[in-house]
Order: sequence, then structure tokens, then C-alpha cells
Amino acid sequence: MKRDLGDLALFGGHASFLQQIHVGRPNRIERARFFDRLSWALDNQWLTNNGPLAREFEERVADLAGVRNCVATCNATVALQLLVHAAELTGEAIMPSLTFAATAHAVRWLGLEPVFCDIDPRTGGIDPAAVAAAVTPRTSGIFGVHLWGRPCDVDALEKLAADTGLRLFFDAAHAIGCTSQGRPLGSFGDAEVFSFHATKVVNAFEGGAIVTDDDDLADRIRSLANFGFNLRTPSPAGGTNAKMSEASAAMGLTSLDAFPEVARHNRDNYEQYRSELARVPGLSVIDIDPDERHNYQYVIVEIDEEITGLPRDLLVELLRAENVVAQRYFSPPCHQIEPYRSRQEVLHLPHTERLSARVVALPTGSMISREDIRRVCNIVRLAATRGSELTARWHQQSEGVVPAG
Ligand code: T4K
Repeated sequence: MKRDLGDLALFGGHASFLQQIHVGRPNRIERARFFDRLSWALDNQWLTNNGPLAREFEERVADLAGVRNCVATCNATVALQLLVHAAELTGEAIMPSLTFAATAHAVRWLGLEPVFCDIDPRTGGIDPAAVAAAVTPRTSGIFGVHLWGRPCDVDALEKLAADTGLRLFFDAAHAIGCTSQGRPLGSFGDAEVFSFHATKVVNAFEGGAIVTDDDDLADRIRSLANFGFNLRTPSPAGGTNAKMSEASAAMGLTSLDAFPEVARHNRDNYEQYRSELARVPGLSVIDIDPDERHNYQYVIVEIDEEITGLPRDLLVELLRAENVVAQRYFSPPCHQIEPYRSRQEVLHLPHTERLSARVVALPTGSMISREDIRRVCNIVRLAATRGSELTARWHQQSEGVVPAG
């Protein structure tokens, strides 16, 4: 355990971990089950194009989301694009800026303008009042994002969509297995999109899914994802190839089998982080409502530089020196990255900018042990309680006033 600043790898001490630990390491699965499924697919000689494993995966995801339809896709970004295209959105789509670039890029790729809104600082989710204020005659849709798996204000957004006649979708990339007022995320708005990327709590190597109770929308998306074949009303864009392969579905199913155990392990990790960092002034692990179901796939720590004296980016840097690969999810926010930054007049989203500059995602998942968390928290506690001194020493070292070590 590290006791003094000189013990930190940033200042010449040994790294706490011999090998890197990551946010987003794939979770443990029962490999024999995965290989059995893969072998079965090879024997079956049906490797993609709506195969039996992909259909089984769709059924299980639809059940989890509590909806009638699920269309599995090659990833969530393409799933979002399919949704925009199938719903015939045009002009502008309103969304939060505090999200992964994929939410905005998917819309932009199809020629729409993402219009970024501020968040509600209490939840980190898009602020329905800011959405209402951003509606223009060019707006055709709203995209909420269940950031880190925490639900948006779904009731207010559904009411706003009903009042304005706008289509409402949710980027639920982080939210498989989570609920809002006991109802599964995946079942709100016109449709929602999950991600099953390798870094997600349920993974299909690469994968995504659109879940919806709108049967016509689901049919149209299924056809568009398969080159537009059999569309009742042909699309001027034809169609695309967004299908999920049987190999991905084999992984997705095996990952779904492991999901309850992974979520339990993540919850224990989350609670350990919270208790180990509980009494550090200026640090907090973001709240997750204990009355809702949650997958706990991200442990997000908020750091207040004014109290700790430690800038967020220096915390990330010093953790990396210890072989702890923390992530700035999501910083900078979308309105401050290209192609959006230079497309619009200077946009100021104070709550988004504040939260985005303060968050760090710490490693969790089934490969992270109690001992790993104890060591990560030891570093974070030491850094945050001696933040001003550490920052000054880092500046001196960077300027060559004090040698490293
Ligand atoms: N909407 C939202 C809100 C999203 O967060 C995302 C994706 C999407 C939409 C789009 O979903 P997909 O089209 O991807 O299905 C990662 C993921 O690539 C991305 O899927 C995810 N969100 C985002 C939050 O995280 P990066 O740029 O951080 O990935 P990368 O390669 O730097 O990996 C992150 C960490 O994970 C590293 O420390 C290494 C570790 N890792 C990664 C991979 C791929 C592993 O340990 N093993 C692996 O196989 O975006």
C-alpha cells in the first residue's frame, strides 16, 4: 500500500499493478458454453442472416426489455442509424451532449443536425425543460441517453414527445437490465438501442439491438438491416447490411447467461468503492438508486478540484502510471468535439461542462477483485487527500525543478 506521495509511480515509485487493469474488460463467461454454441453453428452451416442463435438472442433481449420486438445488429451505432432512417427523421434531432460520440455521429451520418441540450445536474440525464426549449420547426426527434445505465426522466420526455408529436428514442447502450420505476429500460419511447460491444456488461464481441413495441417500425428496421429486401414501402436509400452473425450471437447468449452473476459482482464492486471512498472530501461515487434494478457496469467518481486541489486529468494520469487505465467517460462532451464544435455558434452547456470535467470511470467488472479495488482506492485516497501538494510537485517535476523519483 502507498503511504506517501513519493510512493506514487508518477514520482518514481513502483506501479501498483504489474499489468494494466481496465474499464471495460470483457466479463467472465463459461467458455465451454460459448464453444458449444459456436460448434453447433458450424455444424448447422448457418452463419448469419437471421440465424437461429441470433433469433434466440433477440428473444432473450426482448424479454429483458419487456417488449415484443428486438432486432439484433452488428453494433449500436449502426442500430441508431437504422432507427433514424426507418423513422424518417430529418432536420434536427435533440440529444444530450454528455454522451459517447456515437449518439451524435449516428444522426449526423444521415445528414441530420444534432442539437445538444444541457443535463439535469441531479441525474446527469438530458433535462426535459432544455429539450422543450430547443424544439424548432426543423426538429423531428428526441434522443435521450441512459447515461451509465441511470434512467433519463422518461416520464417527462414521453409527455413532451406526446405534446409535440416528436419521435422519442433512447440510447440505452449502457442500460441492459436496468429499470425506471420498476419498468425495464428498453421499453420506453418509440424504440431504444442497446450496445453489446466487447466493453459492455453483456457483449457479443460487437453487437447492438433495437427494441420496440412498434411492430411496423421493427419490420422496417429488420428489412433495412438486410439490404432493404422485402420492404413494404421501398426506401430511396435502398438498405444496408447491419445483421448480427451467429458467432456474435453465440457470444451474446453466453454473456447473457453470465449476466446475473456479473451484475451481482459489479454491485459488490460498486459498494466497495463507495465505502472505501466515502469519507474523502471532494470525492463522490455517483449514486445509483438502490430501489431500481441496475447492471452497475460503470463506477463513476466525481472529483471536485476546488476541494481536493487535484485536477481530474492529473488523477487519470497518475492512475495510468500505476497501470490503472481509468477513462474520462465522457469528456470532452460532444458539443466540444469535431465536427460539432466548429459547426455551431459557441454553445455553453454549464451543467454538462461541469460534470464532464469532473468524472472518471474506474475499473470494475468480473475480472476486478476486492484486493484490486482496495489498491485503486488507496491511490485515489492518497492523491485526493494530498491533492494540492501533489499538483505542485507534479508541476515542479514537469518543469524540471525537481527530478522524478
Ligand atoms: N451510445 C453510447 C452512449 C455508447 O457509450 C456507445 C459505445 C455507443 C452508443 C455505440 O455503441 P457501439 O457502436 O460501440 O456498439 C468504448 C467502446 O468502443 C464503445 O462501444 C463504448 N460506447 C464506449 C463507452 O467505450 P473507447 O473508445 O473507450 O474504446 P477503447 O478501445 O479505448 O476501449 C476502452 C477500454 O476497454 C480500454 O481501456 C481497453 C478495454 N478493452 C477494450 C476492448 C475493445 C478491453 O479490455 N478489451 C477489449 O476487447 O470506446
